[in-house]
Amino acid sequence: TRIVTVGAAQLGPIQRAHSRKEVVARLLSLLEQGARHGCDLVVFPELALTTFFPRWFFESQAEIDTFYEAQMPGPETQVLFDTARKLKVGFYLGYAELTQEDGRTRRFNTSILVDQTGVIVGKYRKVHLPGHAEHEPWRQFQHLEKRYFETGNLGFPVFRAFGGIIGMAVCNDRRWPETYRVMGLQGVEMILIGYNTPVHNPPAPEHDNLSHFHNELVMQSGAYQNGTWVIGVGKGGREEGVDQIGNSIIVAPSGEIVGACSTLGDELAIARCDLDLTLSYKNSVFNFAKHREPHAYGMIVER
Ligand code: ING
Repeated sequence: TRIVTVGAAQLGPIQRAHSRKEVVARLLSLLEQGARHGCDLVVFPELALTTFFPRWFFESQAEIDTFYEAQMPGPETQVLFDTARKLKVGFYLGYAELTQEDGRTRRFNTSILVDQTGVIVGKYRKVHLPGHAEHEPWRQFQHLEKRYFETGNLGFPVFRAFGGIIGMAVCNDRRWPETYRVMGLQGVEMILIGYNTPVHNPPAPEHDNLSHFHNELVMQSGAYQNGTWVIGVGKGGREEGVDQIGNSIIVAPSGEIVGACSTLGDELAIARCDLDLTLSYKNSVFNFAKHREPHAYGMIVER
C-alpha cells in the first residue's frame, strides 16, 4: 500500500471585499486542520485567493490585474509555503497567474502542486476555458474566462510526488474526458481538481438542477476510466450573489465517492487514499497497452 492522506479543503464564498490576507488566513486554518488530522496533502479550489472575478465585465485592465498574482509565492502567500514546510503537509492551490513570458505579459488560470518541504513541484495552466470573451449583458452574471485568461500552454503534465504520480486540472477541464486520458496515458494515480462552479449556467438553465449530478458524474467516470484517484474541491455558497455548488468529493479509482464535504462553507473532507488501488484497474479492464486501439481514435485529435 502507498497511502496518501488527502484533505479536500472546500472554501465558502470569497466576497470581493475579502482581502488576500483574510483569505490566506482561511487557507492556513484548513492547512493546519489537515496537518492535525494527519494529511500529507491538502487540495484548495480554483482561483482560491480571490472572488471569482470572471463573473464581471471590467473595462480597466489595471482593475482586472488586481485579481492576479505576479509572484508565487508572493508576500501574502509565502506563509502557506512556510507552514507546509513546518507541518510537512503539501498543497494544491488554484490562482490567477500574471507573468512575463516570450517578451510579453501572459495571464493564466493556474494551479500549483507544493510538496511537504514547501517546494513547488508542479504547475498547470487551465486548458478548457468555459464561457465567452465579450461582454454579454443578457446573462445574470458573466463568465469571461476566455477574455481574462489564455489557454493553458503546459499541456496536462504529471509529477512524481507524495510517493506516486500526481496530475492536476482546473474546473471545466474535469468535464472533458481528454483531460483524464492524457494524464492516464502518463500513468497518473491521483488527479487534483479545484473548481468554482455556479449552480446556474446561463446558456443552459435546464441543466441547473443536475449541477451536482454532472459534477460527480464527470469525476467518477474520469477516475474509473483511467484507474486514478480524483480529488475535486470547490467553492460553495453564495459569492457576490451567485450560488456555487460546493459538492467537493474524493473519488477512488473504482469510481466510488469515499469522502465528501456536506456544507457550503470552509470544510475539510479527509480520506486515506491508497495509490495501489489504481493497479487493479490499470492492470485489468483499463490495461491501455493490452486493450486500447489508438488507430481508431484519430478523429479525437483532429482540429
Ligand atoms: N466553471 C464552470 C465549470 O465548468 C460551468 C462553468 C458551469 C460549466 C456550469 C457548465 C455548467 O464547472 C468554471 N470555472 O469552469
